[in-house]
Amino acid sequence: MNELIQTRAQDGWRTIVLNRPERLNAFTEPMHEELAAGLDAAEADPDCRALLLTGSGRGFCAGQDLEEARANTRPLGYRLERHYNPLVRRLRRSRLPIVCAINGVAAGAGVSIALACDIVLAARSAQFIQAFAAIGLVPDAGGTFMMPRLIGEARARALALLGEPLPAEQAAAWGLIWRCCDDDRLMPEAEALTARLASGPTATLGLMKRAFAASPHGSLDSQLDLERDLQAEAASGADYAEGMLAFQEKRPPRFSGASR
Ligand code: T3D
Repeated sequence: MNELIQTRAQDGWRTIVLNRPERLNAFTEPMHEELAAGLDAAEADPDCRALLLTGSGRGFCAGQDLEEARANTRPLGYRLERHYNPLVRRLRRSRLPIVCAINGVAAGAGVSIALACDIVLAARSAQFIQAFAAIGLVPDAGGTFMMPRLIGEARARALALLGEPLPAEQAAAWGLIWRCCDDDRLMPEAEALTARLASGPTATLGLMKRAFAASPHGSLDSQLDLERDLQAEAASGADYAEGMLAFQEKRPPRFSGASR
């Protein structure tokens, strides 16, 4: 079977691979549905404590499949409402830490999906392209929210209006992504990072995601209140007790990832 999304289960974590390499992993509706099912399965698996998202072939994701878009009779906002927006929301709200390994070009909504993940690593040869202007569209799937917050409005505006490719090294230097590495080191490094996160205090990492998600909307006061509440929740979990004990005993912690 030619799967549009491939899922591999590792020890405590899963890799999800966008798999339409002949179209640079551009999204179609069936691919969105397979990805949603893969994410559902990972979220529901209590043994899964981290995710790694990447693409097959020479691209990460070229955004929306333009052939499907051209052939489609639905209003343009339909796929955003039905697929992209829920995908971005769920990546952001997932209980799991999500690493994104950008193995090649990311364009259009492919960039937004990557930026919705928690930690983005890119191969040195990869590029990020706000491809929208070239086809007469505006950035979507959260691009106009995430880009200015990560790299500042001046850079975000120029990238969107001009549609110029941003090389991975520059993306890392600007703070769009965590870092870039040599192409042949991308998957080993991304896998090691995901495995490391999978042995972390999973429920607490989920609480951290909640704090960061709230940050752009709140004031210092509201964020201080939220941190207080999340900290109380974290401290009621077994991983806090284990972390404190491990510190006392001068050994690495053995986190269960559970919330209680
Ligand atoms: O619902 C809605 O429609 C709204 C949602 C919008 C969300 C969006 O993401 S809009 C933006 C859509 N994406 C793009 O506009 C990017 C289009 N692609 C490109 O500009 C270039 O392909 C790249 C800059 C990404 C890479 O260039 P290059 O030279 O490395 O590769 P290529 O030769 O252009 O592409 C390789 C193949 O993939 C090629 O097919 P071929 O000629 O070998 O048969 C190309 O047509 C295909 N491909 C690339 N991107 C897409 C695509 N096919 C369909 N849709 C694509 N997005």
